[in-house]
Amino acid sequence: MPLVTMAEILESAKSGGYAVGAFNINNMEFLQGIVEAAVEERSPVIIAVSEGAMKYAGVEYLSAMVRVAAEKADVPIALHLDHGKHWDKIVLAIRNGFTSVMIDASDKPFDQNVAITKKVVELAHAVGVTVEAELGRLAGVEDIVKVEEREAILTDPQEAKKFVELTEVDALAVAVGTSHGAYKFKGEPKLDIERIRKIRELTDIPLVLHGASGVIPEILELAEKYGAKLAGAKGVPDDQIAEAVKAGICKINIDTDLRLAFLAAVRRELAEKPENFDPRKYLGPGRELVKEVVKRKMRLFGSAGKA
Ligand code: PGH
Ligand code: CA
Ligand code: ZN
Repeated sequence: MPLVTMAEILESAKSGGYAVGAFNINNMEFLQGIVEAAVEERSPVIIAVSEGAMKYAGVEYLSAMVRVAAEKADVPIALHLDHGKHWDKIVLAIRNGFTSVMIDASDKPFDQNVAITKKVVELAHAVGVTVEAELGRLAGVEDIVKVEEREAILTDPQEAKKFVELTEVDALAVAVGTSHGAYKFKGEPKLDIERIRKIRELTDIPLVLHGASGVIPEILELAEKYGAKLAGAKGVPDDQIAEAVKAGICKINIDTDLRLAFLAAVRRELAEKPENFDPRKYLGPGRELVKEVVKRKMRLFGSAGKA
């Protein structure tokens, strides 16, 4: 089917009490792994392309591939710009058929974040494109020692309410203790679930959890067995993700877990078959393990069976 908007996918998620994964891609293998998982799990899915991915692969290549994947699949798929920071990249994404964009002005003061987000909402809504914005800065809850510091970094529920009213944004990324990458927590992994609940009550729009990878222990072990150096890697445990979904998270961003899965499978293939030089024989297993991880996420988020 043709690409759908992210708003459409997230409205169903919000009313159904589940979350939909937004999975980052930079190439064909990740895209195919993700879409195959969505079709097999009967799950809606969001394909996320960052400004860095656009730079690496070219926005035309990526958007064309995602369009083809959606046409061939019989589950709802949205194409989303992840962490858009530049006006020209947001326009470029929309011109290339993205059905959703994120404007990330979360590093700016509140008023500037509102002004920048509003401008993007005006443009995107004029052409039926969904907008996600971000309020707060990502950091591990247990790693922030001082209470004042913690309040300054994590999303304030009252501010979120004001932000949503002023910007009319469709989805809001919140800071509740997660962070990007493979090294999320120095101490114990901990999300501020109560904060999610409060923001949900006050805003009533789909909330987004960034930096949500689990750094899955079996995958980490496999990558390390074949030589990866990832000491200290730590992610968000599955039970805390499930709690976050119950509290009101409707979209969950996953990049690191797919990178680790791909890496582990490719390393294994290269190590076990040193005589092989056919790229299909090591990229294919990478795609397969990406697919397995995505399927696992879809069941955890509750989106499996919802398409
Ligand atoms: C993410 C991905 N992308 O926008 O938030 O986070 O690094 O935890 O996969 P991870
Ligand atoms: Ca940000
Ligand atoms: Zn993110």
